[in-house]
Amino acid sequence: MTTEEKVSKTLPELGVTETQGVEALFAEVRAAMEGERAELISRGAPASHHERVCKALRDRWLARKNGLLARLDEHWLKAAPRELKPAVGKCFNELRRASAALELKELIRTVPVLPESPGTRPPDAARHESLQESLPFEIPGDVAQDLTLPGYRRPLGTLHPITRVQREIEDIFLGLGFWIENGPEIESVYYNFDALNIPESHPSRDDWDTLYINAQTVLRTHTSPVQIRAMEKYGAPLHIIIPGKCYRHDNPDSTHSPMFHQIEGLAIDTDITFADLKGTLDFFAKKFFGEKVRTRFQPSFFPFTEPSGEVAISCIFCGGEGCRVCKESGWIEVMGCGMVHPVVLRNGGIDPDKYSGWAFGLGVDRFAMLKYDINDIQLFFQSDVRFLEQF
Ligand code: FA5
Repeated sequence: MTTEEKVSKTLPELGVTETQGVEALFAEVRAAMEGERAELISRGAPASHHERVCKALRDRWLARKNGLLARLDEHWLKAAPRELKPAVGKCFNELRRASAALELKELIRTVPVLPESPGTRPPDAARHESLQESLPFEIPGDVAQDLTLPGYRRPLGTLHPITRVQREIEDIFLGLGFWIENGPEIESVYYNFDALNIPESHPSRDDWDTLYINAQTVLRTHTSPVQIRAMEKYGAPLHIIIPGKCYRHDNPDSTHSPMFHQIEGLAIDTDITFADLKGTLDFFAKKFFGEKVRTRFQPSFFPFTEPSGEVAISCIFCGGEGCRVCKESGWIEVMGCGMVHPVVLRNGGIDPDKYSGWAFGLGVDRFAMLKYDINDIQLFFQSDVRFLEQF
């Protein structure tokens, strides 16, 4: 006989005629009550159902109208034969005291809250069923089974414009047979400077330009150190691009950020010439900015390339006529490049008499600014949804 069935009958109906029987019966009910509470505490309840589950157990036992104790009061105590009344009254009081542990506040405090599994939010019929199966008492199904309630929507984000542009550039080079290589953002002075033929006296090594972690470790100032790491790892031939974050002691303004993104390109093979570099970068610029774009290569200097160049594209806003963005010049400088210096090849374990190579480095954030006509780099890093949701 279930507890419900027992509390619906009177003591004579249950065949209880003496004190001992009364005590045994109350002990049984108390064990059931404490067992249900202990069971719930051992299982816990998911956050979204927690209060409802606790309330269900509380109501089952303590509800004024139809709770088990109310029914017990009605059928056992009030209807008890005269001679059993004192014993039933005593047992009932003890049971009442013990039932304080089932008060809602107490249950909410003691029943562990289980985390929700991601993506599943009640109310939902299946979930209610599985929750119900795991409980020793019934939870009211009205709310849980209301399938007409709207579901919970999690708004989907979009790719950050920097990620978008980075992937677009990666795709172009992947199509040319390059692969993607990565390297650490916390880098040794050796890879960031020494191995790249950057002399001790070079201003970029200065505290004003470089963020040092200690004398031998920096936050990498460019993606070029991965050139050496890749040469050491794979040897030649090598055709890679290296996207990633870089850090410089630059004050934030509309075109500078202390953290920004670069993509490095590196091609090493036999008989690689400056013409390969020009052809590849011109093809890339046309793919990225549009077929009408022209490229211009001007001499420049980087310690790790010889000769070195600065690449400019014809202004994508005025078509080269001259405007505010290109400062009336018709050209916009977009990246540095050059033939890999023989010292750098040697530092990477590659024989410069056998192999030659070219490299370039571009700022992804600046490419994104050009692509989307954004005049302040800071907008990328302020997490302003009004800005980001436009992409
Ligand atoms: C370099 O960093 C070289 N390593 C590039 C290179 C690689 C040249 C291989 C030759 C061969 P530079 O310091 O010019 O070069 O930086 C490259 C690009 O990074 C710049 O054109 C710019 O777009 C971007 N950049 C540099 N500093 C910042 C900054 N503080 N905020 C945003 N973008 C920056």
